[in-house]
Amino acid sequence: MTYAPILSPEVATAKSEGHALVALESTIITHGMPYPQNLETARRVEAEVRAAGAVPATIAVIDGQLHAGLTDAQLENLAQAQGVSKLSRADLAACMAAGGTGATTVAATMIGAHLAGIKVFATGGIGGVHKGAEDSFDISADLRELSETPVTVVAAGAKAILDLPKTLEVLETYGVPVIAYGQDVFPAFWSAASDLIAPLRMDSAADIAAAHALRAQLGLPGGQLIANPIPAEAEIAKTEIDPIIVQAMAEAGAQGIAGKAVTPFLLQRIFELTEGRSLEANIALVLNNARLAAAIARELG
Ligand code: PSU
Ligand code: MN
Repeated sequence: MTYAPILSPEVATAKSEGHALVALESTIITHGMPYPQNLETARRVEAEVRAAGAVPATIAVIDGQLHAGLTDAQLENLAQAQGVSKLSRADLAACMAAGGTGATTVAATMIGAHLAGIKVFATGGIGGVHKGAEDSFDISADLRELSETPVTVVAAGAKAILDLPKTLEVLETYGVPVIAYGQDVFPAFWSAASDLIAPLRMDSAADIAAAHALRAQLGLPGGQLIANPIPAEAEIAKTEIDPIIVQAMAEAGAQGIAGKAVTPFLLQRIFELTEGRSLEANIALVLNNARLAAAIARELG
């Protein structure tokens, strides 16, 4: 029998009343931002989804159970907990079997959202093909998940810790629609623009929702990646962020950081090296993604 995630009271009510739902990931809380800004951001993102007329469902594993929707106390515990596992597709069942607690990446959040019947998910940035992947083979499981699990993921593109052209190539190979929202170019997380043209462009939540529904009707598995540019007032200049990314990547190399530790290490170092500047931008773009995801979820009905 298929596993049914534990729903928070708010999510259970929303589901029974047919309200729009937006899934949110938890790795951004445990491995993406420092405490207490991670908790504050998680609460603000949930509030933004509600203000936009949908109900937030943060996905996480707590004591061996997969949850869709956390109470404020559960959110607070997760934000402060030490040594929480980072769960992707490969780790999810093993963590649950051991009765563990873990935060879900984009890949595992898509799995949890789908099991809970949620079609739209908002986050900051997705994992992708890392720079130097031709040697390390480091390609996030997020990309394959997008090709398998029917959830539309709203992100602000991808960080320059990744090789963006290779990331787009892998997504194309997997048949994942990459849709820039409201512009032609693919956004690059801190910047609204990159020098890459996005494969697809859409200008309304209604079109994105229609494409999501049509993929299912056409029998195409998998979801969609919506690349929503960071609001102009929150952008960080490339000249400011690029040297910091280079430094963080050099440190990761020198310290022999590998596997699933790479992304959290780089995110942590970038936050430290920008002294909170990157965090402000990150919060602004996640809130912006939450608003668009809520609009898409409402269109999906
Ligand atoms: N990129 C970001 N912020 C994040 C992540 C990636 O800009 O918080 C997190 C997400 O949870 C994503 C995961 O799913 O890192 C990817 O990890 P990996 O590269 O190990 O697959
Ligand atoms: Mn990886």
